[in-house]
Amino acid sequence: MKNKKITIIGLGYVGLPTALSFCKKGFKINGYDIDKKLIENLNNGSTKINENNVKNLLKKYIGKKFFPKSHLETSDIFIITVPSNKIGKKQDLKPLLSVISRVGKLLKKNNLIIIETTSEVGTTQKLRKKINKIRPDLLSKKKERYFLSYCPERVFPGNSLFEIENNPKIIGGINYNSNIQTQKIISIINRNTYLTSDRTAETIKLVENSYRNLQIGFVNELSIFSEINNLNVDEIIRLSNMHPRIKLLKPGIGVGGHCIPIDPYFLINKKQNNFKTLEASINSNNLKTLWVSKKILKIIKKKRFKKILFLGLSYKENIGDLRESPAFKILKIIAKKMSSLKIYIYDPYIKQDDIKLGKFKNITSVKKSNLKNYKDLPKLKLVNHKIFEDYQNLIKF
Ligand code: SAJ
Repeated sequence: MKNKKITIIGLGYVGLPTALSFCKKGFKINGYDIDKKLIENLNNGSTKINENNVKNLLKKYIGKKFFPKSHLETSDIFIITVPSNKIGKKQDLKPLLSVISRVGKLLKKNNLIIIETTSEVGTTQKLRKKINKIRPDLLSKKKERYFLSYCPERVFPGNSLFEIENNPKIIGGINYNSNIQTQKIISIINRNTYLTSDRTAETIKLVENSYRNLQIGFVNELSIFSEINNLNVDEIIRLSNMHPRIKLLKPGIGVGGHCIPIDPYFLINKKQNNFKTLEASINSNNLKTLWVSKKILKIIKKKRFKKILFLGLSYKENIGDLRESPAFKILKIIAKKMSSLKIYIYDPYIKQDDIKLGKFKNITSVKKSNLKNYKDLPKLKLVNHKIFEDYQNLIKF
């Protein structure tokens, strides 16, 4: 099995730890990504993923067992972990289709393709048709001579290697043999596998993240209700969760990231007039971001602040990712409403050049090296990074 050539396509927060997980098991892994800078950084042993085990394993295996490349080669197994994109509220299939076209051209008999990208139900079948169209030679008696499956990722950013190797892994093959071949490969890094169909596996992924959107939407609404009715939402949640079958999540400032705000749209289908609960929770989460923005604006006006330092910009604590970040949305709302206010933002997890401030001239991103110049400013924490826990006299909102 170790002589099998495995290529991971898309070396982000899922693809890179997946590649390193195989390396830990003694496999030589090819990596491919369209981002040439990313390939260069990986070959220099550096990654944006802020997890020590990922950083250490990259340094250990780069050039020895892990070979990131900016060109795609033939392989026995292709594992596709490119991001799912959204145009408006629908899936942008282009990234997946372009990868499948490139893989299709290189495909050989008995090759295996495993897709992990979060997708609308039915996407794997569309990709199957695409492969069959460009490679009719890989069909015999209308049966595919290659294997194809959809296996959703369940990586919780910040703990990716452990989750890849331990979370139960759903395997959705287009047929029995695809399931068996995929199970052989996935079991190298995670033996906790469950077989089903590709469409069921696609649905499961969307259900998991949509359910999380629902849970967060409810507690965000509960936090607004509690405030209006002078109740302590943390006490309500703490005591409610003592019920053996209740597990309320934590209210926040809204929902960010590449998954939870986006995936529910892949389930909502206007024609089927379905999932009204999801539309409501998406609205509740967006409402919470506006609610928090209004509260902060009120405090700034009341205290007549001319300058303010915001702590945290990432979409959630202890990681550096700006995608759909509610903190960034709040910052822009405040900057727009109070153009004379001087706003400073400090988030050590986010690289300076990743913070695109565009027209917001009254926002300045602060580097760690000159943070001391802003220590006397009123401070407000938007993201609960652990490194902020010793900060004193923060503005409460
Ligand atoms: N949030 C809250 N309250 C909570 C939990 C989260 O306000 O109690 C907020 C966070 O601050 C963040 C947003 O929700 O802004 C999303 O955070 P998250 O931790 O729920 O989501 P992700 O995107 O980091 O990871 C999720 C995970 N899915 C589930 O937990 C069901 C992960 O397992 C998935 O692999 C990932 O989405 C994904 O890639 O789909």
